[in-house]
Amino acid sequence: MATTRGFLGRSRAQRDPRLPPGQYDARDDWPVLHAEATPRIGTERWTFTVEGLVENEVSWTWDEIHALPPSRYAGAIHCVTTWSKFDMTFDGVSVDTLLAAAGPLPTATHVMAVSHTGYTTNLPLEDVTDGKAWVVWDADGAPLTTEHGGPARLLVPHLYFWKSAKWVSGLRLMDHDEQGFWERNGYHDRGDPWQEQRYQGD
Ligand SMILES: Nc1nc2c(c(=O)[nH]1)N[C@H]1C(S)=C(S)[C@@H](COP(=O)(O)O)O[C@H]1N2
Ligand SMILES: [Mo]
Repeated sequence: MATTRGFLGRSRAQRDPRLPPGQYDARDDWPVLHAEATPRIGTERWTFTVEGLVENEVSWTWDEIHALPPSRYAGAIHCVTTWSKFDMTFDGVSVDTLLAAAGPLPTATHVMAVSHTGYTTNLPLEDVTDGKAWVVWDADGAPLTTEHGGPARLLVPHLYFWKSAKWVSGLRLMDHDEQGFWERNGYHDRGDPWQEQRYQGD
């Protein structure tokens, strides 16, 4: 029916093609979401460690991680609670740089991202390599606020935002998948927003 097709055509044209299915554009709003109490982690005691199935376990202090080659992500983030944000910039270091220093063993297939608070989230190793993941300390040109995970958080922007562990303390490389905090509580093991992998079974 011509009228129906015209209506659908118009609504499709208005929908931002960068918006995954079931998401809306939060625009100026950046919601704060986390399960635990907001921790205060001073940069003088902040560390980041790559451990597990690696040739060398490596830890960086705040100053040491800032001495690594900088890397920026510019683009969108997508929360499973249906908000997305476009044109964000995050500055930090690529997870590739961190993994290269530790040397993942050939048996490593997955990582568990761990926070200073005990929060965990699991990821296939290939979702944090080849320029897809960062440890970041600046958002839109300003230091990441404590509520958004400062002093530093993981950023895995091609997956739902619960994979981007706030107050991140490290990555543990594993030879199997293991569920993290939200995954045990019903969220999907991978969380691809373009496939709407919101919950276990999606
Ligand atoms: N440590 C920690 N990191 C976390 C979470 C959490 O509960 N604890 N929640 C995740 C979820 S569900 C989302 S949507 C984002 C929210 O990040 P924001 O508060 O900066 O928007 O953080 C993710 N990282
Ligand atoms: Mo979330």
